[in-house]
Amino acid sequence: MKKAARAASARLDGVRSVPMPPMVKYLDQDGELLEKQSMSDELALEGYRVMLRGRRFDERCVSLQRQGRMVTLAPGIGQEAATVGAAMALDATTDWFVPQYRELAGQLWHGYPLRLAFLWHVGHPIAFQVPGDLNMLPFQAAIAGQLPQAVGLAWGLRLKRARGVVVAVFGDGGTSQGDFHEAANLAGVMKAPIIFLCQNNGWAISTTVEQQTASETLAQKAVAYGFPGIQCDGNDLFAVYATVREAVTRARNGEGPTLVEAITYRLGLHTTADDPTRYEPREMHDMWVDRDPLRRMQLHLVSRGVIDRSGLERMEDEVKEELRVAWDEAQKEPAPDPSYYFGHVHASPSTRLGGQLKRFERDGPG
Ligand SMILES: Cc1ncc(C[n+]2csc(CCOP(=O)(O)OP(=O)(O)O)c2C)c(N)n1
Repeated sequence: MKKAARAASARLDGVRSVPMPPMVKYLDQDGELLEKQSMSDELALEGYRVMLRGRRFDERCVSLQRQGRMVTLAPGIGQEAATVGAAMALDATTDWFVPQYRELAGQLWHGYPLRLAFLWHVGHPIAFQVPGDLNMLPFQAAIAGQLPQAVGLAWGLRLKRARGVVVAVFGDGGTSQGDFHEAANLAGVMKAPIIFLCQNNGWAISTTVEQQTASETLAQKAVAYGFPGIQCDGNDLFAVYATVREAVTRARNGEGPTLVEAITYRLGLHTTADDPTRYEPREMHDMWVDRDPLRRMQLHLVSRGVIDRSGLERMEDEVKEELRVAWDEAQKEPAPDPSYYFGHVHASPSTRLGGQLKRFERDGPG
């Protein structure tokens, strides 16, 4: 090969591999610490409790959906450490949590009430509004649609010289959306205090990450926008917490955004309308069951003597009772006026929507 051609080919080879910091990881699969971490045992136990609450909530909702008592939902089963770890790194009084739709466990840590979570999943409009004292945006079904808004929010905080930062959560599939790239570009230019938390759960419905992008990692996409990207073990509460905490410190110090790629796995359904057995290799699922973030944390807490078997059983009972109470309260909520669903779509209703409302008023929901 000629010298110039060799140089060009070396340059092109270089493009393939972006130098990245090593993946952050503290806990091994059996709950053993690989290195010292900074979270206290008490906080770790609270983190575990909220992860458990999220897990049991999702299981309960899938069961209610199967009974026809809930609409479609996207469970976060298997991804609890990624969202709770990130939320734990925030100060809920000043910082914002911006979800997609699979982040309930993290939202619970940030203060979202279980009762409203249930009401959301039955489609009650009272849950469409985030309570005024909560620094949170509502669920977002349009993939990555929340990211430009989250950057606007973060940029606004910076302009106001407020202390707050924003964590915006999305999936691996979200990185293929224009909204992700526009948001990342603007955040980099404006040094917006935002942490892009990409939950790489291996799948965008049935599309694998390898089918989604030719990038070696999703974290490296940050490099193009002029800010750091880093991978962490998304099934390790300590790793997510430490990584996001560092990114929060950077953001608060005016150093701008960070992209955190939390490597995790969706152990449940994409949504209740999905059947993963049609595309997911069984062995892959089983391999990730062994990496379950709850199991790992439980093993760790028990081996450190933070909690014992009977304490874990008590916690299960308490969580079960909290869910029962919240579901009961949710069911007591008076049924909404159906016209509400029509009133908030357009400033003035389109002819089609107006016709639907008239039909609805005449014939009822059937
Ligand atoms: C803008 C947009 N395009 C397509 C869809 C349909 N859709 C719903 S979920 C999904 C996959 C999303 O995958 P990912 O971003 O990895 O998040 P995950 O569901 O795995 O948490 C798609 C394509 C959508 N909701 N919004």
